[in-house]
Amino acid sequence: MSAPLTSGDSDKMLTALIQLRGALQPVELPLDLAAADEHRATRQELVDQLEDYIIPRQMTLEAPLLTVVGGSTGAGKSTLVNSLVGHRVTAPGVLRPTTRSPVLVHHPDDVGWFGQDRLLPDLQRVDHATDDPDALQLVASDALEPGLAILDAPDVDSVEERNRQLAAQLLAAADLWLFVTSAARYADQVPWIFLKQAAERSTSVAIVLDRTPDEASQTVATHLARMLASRGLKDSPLFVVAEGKVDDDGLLPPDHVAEIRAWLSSLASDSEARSLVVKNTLEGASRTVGRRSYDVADAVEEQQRTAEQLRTDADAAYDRATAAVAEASADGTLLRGEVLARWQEFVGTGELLRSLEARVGWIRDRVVNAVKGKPQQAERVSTAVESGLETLILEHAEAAAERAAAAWGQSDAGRSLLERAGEDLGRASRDLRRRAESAVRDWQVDVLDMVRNEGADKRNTARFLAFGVNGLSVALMIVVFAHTAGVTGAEAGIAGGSAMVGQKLLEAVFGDQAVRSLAERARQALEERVGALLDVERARYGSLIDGLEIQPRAADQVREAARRIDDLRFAASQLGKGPEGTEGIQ
Ligand SMILES: Nc1nc2c(ncn2[C@@H]2O[C@H](COP(=O)(O)OP(=O)(O)OP(=O)(O)O)[C@@H](O)[C@H]2O)c(=O)[nH]1
Ligand SMILES: [Mg+2]
Repeated sequence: MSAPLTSGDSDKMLTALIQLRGALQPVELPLDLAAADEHRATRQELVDQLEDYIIPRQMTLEAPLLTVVGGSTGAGKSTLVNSLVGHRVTAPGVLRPTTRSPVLVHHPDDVGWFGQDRLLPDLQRVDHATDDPDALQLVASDALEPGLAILDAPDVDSVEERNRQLAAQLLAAADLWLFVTSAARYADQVPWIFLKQAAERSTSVAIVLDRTPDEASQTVATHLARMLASRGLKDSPLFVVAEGKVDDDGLLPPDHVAEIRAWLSSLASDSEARSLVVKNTLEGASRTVGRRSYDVADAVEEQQRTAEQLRTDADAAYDRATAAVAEASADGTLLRGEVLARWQEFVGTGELLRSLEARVGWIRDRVVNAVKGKPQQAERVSTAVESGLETLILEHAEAAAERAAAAWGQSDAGRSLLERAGEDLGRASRDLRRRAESAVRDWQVDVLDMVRNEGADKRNTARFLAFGVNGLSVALMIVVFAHTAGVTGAEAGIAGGSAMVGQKLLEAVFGDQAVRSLAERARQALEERVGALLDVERARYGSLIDGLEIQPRAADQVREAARRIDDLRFAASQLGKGPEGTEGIQ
């Protein structure tokens, strides 16, 4: 058993508990992973338990002992509370379930301890009987000693979900459970789920075997005691209340509850015994909350990992598309069909291409002659380039969307994110064609500007004038499209040959060096424009992940706070034993 916490330790513990609440509070588990529902519920339970019980209790260790009377419907909880108090403070009833709103009975002097700011903050305090499950009726009664309060709770196994939920919340806020079962119902499953939890958390529990017929008393009590022992509750007091006739007020004869009454009174008057009960429950609750917080931290991390994986999957699809467009717009792929035909119309074919091996000066002259005065042809090349590039971009954007959606579609988390998107992410955006059009046009303007700037001091030369800015620009585009295709040598082929013509044409005006740099810049400008375009497509996936608002530090913060609680508990347990002590920290 650990030593009582000093007030300094207790402040540290309080700080750690508040930190844990602060770390758990904002945790969201937005992705639909397999156990996400369960982990979300755990997080909520932990926050509730910290707020409803652990933090307020740690703040006011001297507050009265709160005994919560819980158990199955009709077990006789309300009747027991009334009988213990000696008058009717809470309504018993024949209709199941009867109690829907909790009733807390306390000594008049203790009223200050049970304000909404101290305990169960989300239950509205009222001073009259009500069925409102969001209310807590406070009843002051001289019949109870100061230092001990009794709360009549709804049934734990209710047909009403709100009742079950409220019962669980109230029991989680108790210093002591007075768990009522009956001779007829004590083997039921639900109460044992609660009792198992109490055993795991070291919550202080007393059991009341209610409505026990005299003849069954011995056997049932023995059996129940054995069940309790085998479920880790052998130290819990067991009270047997004989089946008796209730009076007109619904009270049992006083002698039926005398034993429980005496036990509670002795607790109320013995502050040491009382604080031991509180300490047991509080420590058990802190330990359990700390331990279960690690599960929440793990769940947060799993969410982070999954989110990153989804992001990586989408990125991979779009990286591939971006690379594919860059490759296809430099390896000669575009120098086919319409683009090639229009280009050949512009610079001529046949003889010119066949003569590529001939003297450079001669080729230049031939090219000059070929393109002289053909501005419309240059325009047509430009239009063909536009639609060729657009088709290329759209094709790869569609493929990327399809791949990314297929990757996400493989997991529940990814699938449900896709459903949240509000559009079919497996297709390219609807406005992509329009955006691609304008991006390609913008690139063509980039190229025009480059040519114009590069030719600033050559604008009046015969060659510059002959090709015109437009002619030189389309030539530059053609050179870009053949960038990695290999434009020299006999293996060049038609596309390579065509690009070769463009290259020569540009060289005739700007010189080799300048052409190389122009081509590189034009290629880069195209990659940037395409990259930006596909980034908008990719962002449809990325923004879904961003929208989850998974906090990267959340898991660590929860773990740090939980570890701090462990450390403080461990330090307290070390204080309570000799130097060679081997006692655990339970
Ligand atoms: N004869 C007899 N009747 C009892 C005893 N305890 C409870 N009752 C009756 O059993 C019914 C249910 O009792 P309650 O005290 O309302 O039971 P409860 O556990 O509070 O039920 P819920 O509020 O629905 O969870 C009432 O009609 C009581 O009068 C008892 O020991 N003897
Ligand atoms: Mg009741």
